[in-house]
Amino acid sequence: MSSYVSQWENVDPAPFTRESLLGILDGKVAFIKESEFVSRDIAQKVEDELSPKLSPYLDVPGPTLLRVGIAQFEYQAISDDQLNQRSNTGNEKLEYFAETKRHEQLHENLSQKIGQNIWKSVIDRIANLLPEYDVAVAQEGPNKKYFSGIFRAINDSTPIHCDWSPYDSRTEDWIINQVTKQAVFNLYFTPVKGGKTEVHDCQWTEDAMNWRDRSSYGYHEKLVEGRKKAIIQPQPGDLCFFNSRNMHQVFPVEPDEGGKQRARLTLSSFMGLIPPKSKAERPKLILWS
Ligand SMILES: O=C(O)CCC(=O)C(=O)O
Ligand SMILES: [Fe+2]
Repeated sequence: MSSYVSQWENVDPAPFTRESLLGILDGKVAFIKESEFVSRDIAQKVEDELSPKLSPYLDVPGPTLLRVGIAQFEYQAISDDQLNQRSNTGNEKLEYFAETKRHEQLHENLSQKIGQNIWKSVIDRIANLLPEYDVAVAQEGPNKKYFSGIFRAINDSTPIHCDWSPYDSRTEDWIINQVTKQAVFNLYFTPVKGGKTEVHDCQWTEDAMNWRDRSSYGYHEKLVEGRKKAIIQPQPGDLCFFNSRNMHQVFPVEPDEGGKQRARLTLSSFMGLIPPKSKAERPKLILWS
C-alpha cells in the first residue's frame, strides 16, 4: 500500500514572497512564478548574446544538455558506469574549482553587454526576502568557490529526476552535501513550443532508489504515478522556483513553423540551507549551479 500524503495545498503558481520562498524550501509550495522578472528586451539580449556560445555538458548520460558556465553536476558520478570508474583521488573537485575560477567574471562580463547583472538581481531579491540568512555562493575555502548562475539550454528533455546533493554528490565530501533543504530557480528567456517542466509532489527519499534508472540520472515514471504535479511553461522574463528534491522533468522543445529550434535558454542556480550549528550562528543559504 502506498502512503502518499500530499505536501502541497495546490499546484498553482505562488507569488515571489518570503512566505512562499520558505514554503518552497520546506516542500510545501509547488512553485513560485514571477512574470517578467526581467524585461522582454533584456531576455532578447541574453538570447542574442549567449545562444551562439552554448556548448554541451561534459559526460552526462541521457539527452544532450547545453550550457554557458559550468555545473557541479558535470563533476559528479551519475550512472553506475561512472560510479565504477570513479577514482578516489579527489581530482574531480580540483578540476571543478579550477573551472569555476575561469568563470568568475561571467555575470559581470554579460552585464557589461546587456546593461544588467541579472544573476545579481535574482540573488539580491532572495537576500532581501531572507534578511536573517547569509545568502552567498557556496565556498569551501580560498580558491574553492562554487559557480552559481549557469545559462542552460535543455531542448531535448530530461528524464524524471531530482537534484538533491546529499545523495547526488555523495562520492566526495562536497559542502553542498550538507544542505538540509534544496531549491532551484530558473529564469526563462525564450518562448518555446513544448518544453514544459513538470514538478511532482514526490521528494527523494531512500525509497525512491527502488525506482532509480542506474544508467542515467533518472527515475522510473511509476515513482510519481498518482502524485499531484505542477506545470511550468517557459515565458521570456519569467522567474520560477521549485524544491529540487521534488521529482521533476523537462519535456522536449518542438520545432517551430520554420522547422528551426530556438534554445530553451534559462539562467539557473540551486540554493541550499545550511542550518546554524549554534545559537550564535546564522542560517546560510548557499548558492551553486
Ligand atoms: O529548465 C527547467 O525548467 C528545469 C530544469 C531542471 O531540471 C532544474 O532546474 O533542476
Ligand atoms: Fe533538475
